Amino acid sequence: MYLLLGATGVGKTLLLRKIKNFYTKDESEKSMSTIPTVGTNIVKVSVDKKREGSVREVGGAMGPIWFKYYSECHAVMFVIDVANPCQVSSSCIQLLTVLSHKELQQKPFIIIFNRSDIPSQVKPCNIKQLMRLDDVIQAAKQPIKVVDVSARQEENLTEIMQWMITRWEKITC
Ligand SMILES: Nc1nc2c(ncn2[C@@H]2O[C@H](COP(=O)(O)OP(=O)(O)OP(=O)(O)O)[C@@H](O)[C@H]2O)c(=O)[nH]1
Ligand SMILES: [Mg+2]
Repeated sequence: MYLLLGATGVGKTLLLRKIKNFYTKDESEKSMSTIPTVGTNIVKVSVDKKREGSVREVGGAMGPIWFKYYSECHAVMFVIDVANPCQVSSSCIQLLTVLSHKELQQKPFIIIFNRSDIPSQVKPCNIKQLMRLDDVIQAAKQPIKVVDVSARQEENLTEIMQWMITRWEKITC
């Protein structure tokens, strides 16, 4: 089970939909708009053409009880909105809190900077500097991969799929 976390509106549901349809290229769901996730949302995803894994999105509004889902996950996908500089510090605190939780200290992470298609006055590299991302990664106990994507434009989703495949071997879904 992969756990998909991140603040409200960072694009988790859209990203999950795009990942689910990565190989099928099912256009019907892609154009549908999203609504804020109340509770959790579990989706079966083909990590490649032969293997499936489950992804559980937990809504950003559920932040105070994300921890309830930590024990049953094997890897964490943490999404940050790179086009929303005002949310960066709260996302960073959330990320540090999640990374330091004892149930997650041995579990691999991918940090996904989403909405990279939206022009922002603060460049993605400056967002990462603001978060002191290099220091965060160095201090973390987990292996962490970082990717910049656009769920809307379907940019760079291959990197997420590759990370999911490499983690799948160790995951019992
Ligand atoms: N431009 C752009 N918009 C995006 C992208 N990803 C998501 N969105 C939009 O951002 C809004 C929020 O996306 P959601 O996927 O519902 O966000 P969420 O993280 O699931 O939010 P919660 O379920 O409330 O925690 C929607 O209008 C999406 O269409 C992206 O890469 N680029
Ligand atoms: Mg959602």
